[in-house]
Amino acid sequence: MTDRFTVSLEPALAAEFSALLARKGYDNRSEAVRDLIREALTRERLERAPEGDCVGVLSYLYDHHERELSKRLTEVQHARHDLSVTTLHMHLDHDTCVEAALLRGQASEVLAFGETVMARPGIQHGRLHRIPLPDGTPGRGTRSK
Ligand code: NI
Repeated sequence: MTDRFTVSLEPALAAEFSALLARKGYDNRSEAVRDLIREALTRERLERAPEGDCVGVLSYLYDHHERELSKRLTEVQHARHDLSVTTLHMHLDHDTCVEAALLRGQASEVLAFGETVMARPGIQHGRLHRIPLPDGTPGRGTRSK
């Protein structure tokens, strides 16, 4: 069952919205509006319930010649092995590594971990994307620590 509603927009806002959808490759407005609503709900939920469970994708780039950085990163990750599901490592070129860490746990802890990694000197383009898990989704405590 789908809930339908009508949205009224001023012409200028409607034109801007249409241009945005075209740039982003949306075929229809409904899908774009659904994505905007999901994004707003996700943001609000992470703010309102930071103790809830989430999955997180932490990505960053670094120079593996940077003194001690690889070792320190490994230590930081082992210290929170309970949050870590897996880490993907790509040797981008002779100097640069790209890593993507898949995390799962309490949203506030995933955020704190991501910030610790991204704040390390030498870590570049760090970004953390968190997706809150619906209530009842197996989360913490279902994986061995
Ligand atoms: Ni590498």
